[in-house]
Amino acid sequence: MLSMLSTRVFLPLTLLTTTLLTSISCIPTISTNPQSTFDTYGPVAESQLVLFYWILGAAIFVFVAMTFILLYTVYKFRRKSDDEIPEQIHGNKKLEIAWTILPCLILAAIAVPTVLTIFDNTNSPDTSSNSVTVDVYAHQWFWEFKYNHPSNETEKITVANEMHIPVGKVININLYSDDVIHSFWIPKLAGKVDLMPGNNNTMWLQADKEGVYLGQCAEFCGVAHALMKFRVIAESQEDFEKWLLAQSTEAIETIEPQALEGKEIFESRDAGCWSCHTIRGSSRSKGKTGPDLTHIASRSHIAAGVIENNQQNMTKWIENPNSIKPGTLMSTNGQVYNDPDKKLTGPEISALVAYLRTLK
Ligand code: HEC
Ligand SMILES: [Cu+2]
Repeated sequence: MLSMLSTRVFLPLTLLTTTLLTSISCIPTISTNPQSTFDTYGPVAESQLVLFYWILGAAIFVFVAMTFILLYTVYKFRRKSDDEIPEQIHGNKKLEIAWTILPCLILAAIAVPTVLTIFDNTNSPDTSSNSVTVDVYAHQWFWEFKYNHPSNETEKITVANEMHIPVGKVININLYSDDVIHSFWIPKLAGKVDLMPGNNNTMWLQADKEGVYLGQCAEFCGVAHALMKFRVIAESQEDFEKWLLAQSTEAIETIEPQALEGKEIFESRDAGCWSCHTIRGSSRSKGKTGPDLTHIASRSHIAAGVIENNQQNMTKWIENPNSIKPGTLMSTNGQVYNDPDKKLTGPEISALVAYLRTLK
């Protein structure tokens, strides 16, 4: 009898418990991942994690309870002889009411904290002048962040793919898209909230520790969706203000001959870079299709967080952006923009790179 019990009941139960325990003990391993939501650094991500554990707890409770009842029933009410018919319970009112009400209670226990968390994550706790507001614009397939100008109220400062924020402060975020639906997600800080054409969403976040947090578009938005990354740099208030001031200036004028030549090519009719990119301070480069390049040399990565920003990578990017980011809307592929039969030459690309690297 005991040996039968142990194979039929205890063995499956042991297997079940081991599976559950190993899946739970995986969690600390996942947290070493830079995009892990189990390792939070701000109040919004934390409230989302608490909610996740709450729902996971409810799910584990349902799973264990149901498995136990199922195993018990299978054992207890098994057919004991060939001519036996089990007790019929069809139409049992008490049972019907119990298994209607119980799931409702469980769902309510999940719904209440879920709805409260959604409201908390949408409504910023601080909209005073002490907080910082960033307008986030998603594009296929890069990000732009607009900040209020430190000294000019009517002007905004545009930067791309790297969002600086002061640590420990509430950051209010407005989300916009002009093409398709994207989703703004910084796993360790906050998200995911969609950016919808024609319907602007808001959210807020706060980073409790200085550092670089990885972000990622979390809504499939086309071929290069997986390569639509960004970085959030949380730094001291002082460093943030210094950064914002530096970004608010126009592009630094260069006197270096190769860089000057690069500027000419950038603004030439043939290369056409100016028609898609803005470089503040240049009278010609005012394009809006691509990222703002006014201070491109101050960014750690290019192509929406995909490759490091260094001379070699910048050269490769201008030579053939498609080889780094298939489908990218910077579709020059090294071709001279206005003439498909001509290509940018090696020295021309070097000059362009020299120019872009002066834009600190
Ligand atoms: C048809 C419009 C278009 C033209 C013309 C164009 N670009 Fe771009 N460029 C883009 C877009 C769009 C991106 C964003 C690519 C991405 O990350 O998916 C980009 C990205 C870049 C980046 C990386 C910026 C960053 O912060 O990630 C650099 C540098 C750059 N372009 C330089 C150039 C140069 C130099 C030329 C001229 C040879 C040029 N572009 C011509 C549209 C254009
Ligand atoms: Cu996307």
